[in-house]
Amino acid sequence: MESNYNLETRFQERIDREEKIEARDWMPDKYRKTLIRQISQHAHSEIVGMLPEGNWITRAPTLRRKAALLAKVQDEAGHGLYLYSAAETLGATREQMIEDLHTGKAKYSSIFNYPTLAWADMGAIGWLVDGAAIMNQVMLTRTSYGPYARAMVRICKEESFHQRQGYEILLTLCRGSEAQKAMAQDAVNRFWWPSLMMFGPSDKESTNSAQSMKWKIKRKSNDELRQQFIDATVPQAEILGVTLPDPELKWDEESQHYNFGEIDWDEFWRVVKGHGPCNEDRLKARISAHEKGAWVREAAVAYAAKQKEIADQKAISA
Ligand code: BYC
Repeated sequence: MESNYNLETRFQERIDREEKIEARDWMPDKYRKTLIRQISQHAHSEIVGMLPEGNWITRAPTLRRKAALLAKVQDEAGHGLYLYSAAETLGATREQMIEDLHTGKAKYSSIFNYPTLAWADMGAIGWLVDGAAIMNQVMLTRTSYGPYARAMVRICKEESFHQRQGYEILLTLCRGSEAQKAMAQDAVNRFWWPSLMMFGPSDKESTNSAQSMKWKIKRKSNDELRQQFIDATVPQAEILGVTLPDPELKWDEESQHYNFGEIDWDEFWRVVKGHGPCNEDRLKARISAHEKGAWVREAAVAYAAKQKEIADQKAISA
């Protein structure tokens, strides 16, 4: 039998040759664990991410907006499903992943612990939150684990609709009345910094990055992606005519990037550790939805058993 050392060396060589790793391939335990951690947390983010927007479906200002928001939230459930399925290919069970979310053991994106106070927040979430998500997820379409990379391709296509949907909401508000402009500006003020936090801690504080970069699970660092997001977003804010709540935000000719102010990392860790404005509400809502949905799961299992019984009887009598 091949030694672990050899297996790991050959595994790294495959990664370096840009070969995709597939579910049945040998992989180091830590690679499997890192992927289960990241993919399941990503899935949880999609599912919890439905809550702040779901809050506005019944209050969307027009039928067109309602239909678009409903479709977006439904897409997020789909993203959760692809991602849970990708994590299952690594041996994680759905029950365990859900249990880890409900008990607070597994994380989900910090951004979804902020409240959605006004309709303009749907615009700010689409533009900034989906915009930040896309920046990170385009990189993940090239991640080294095949099932995750393939799930990300479809997710990214849908996310780009989401982002445009949000931008168009803000554009409409920014061309509207003074009150509408003020509502858009307030939403942008509240979502700007939390969106920058979505990329995770700074590279020097990022405990998982070095190994994840070596395994090409991640291909760009947290700070690189954050900078890329800021550079892409500032000109879009100018088109909208909104300001971004950072007095230090300034184009730097020399680096050809925007300089920006210090992120409040205390706030970030507070939210990640469960003490953000909505952490408690989000988990309560998830647990309640899971409990209320038990009959659907039971009915699906009973239906599958019945279908199998019919198929078995047909096979016997054939
Ligand atoms: N929030 O070593 P690091 C969406 C944790 S949803 C909470 O840099 P890593 C959408 C991190 O998990 C978008 N926790 O970690 C849905 C780690 O703790 P653990 C979600 C965070 O994994 C609905 C610790 O901090 N996207 O698209 O190398 C509506 C140290 O960090 C956060 C994904 O999940 C955070 N923001 O890098 C609209 C993408 N940041 O796990 C939109 C997939 C860090 O060691 N995930 N932590 O206990 C990733 O790409 C990476 O996991 C991250 C972090 C870049 C997020």
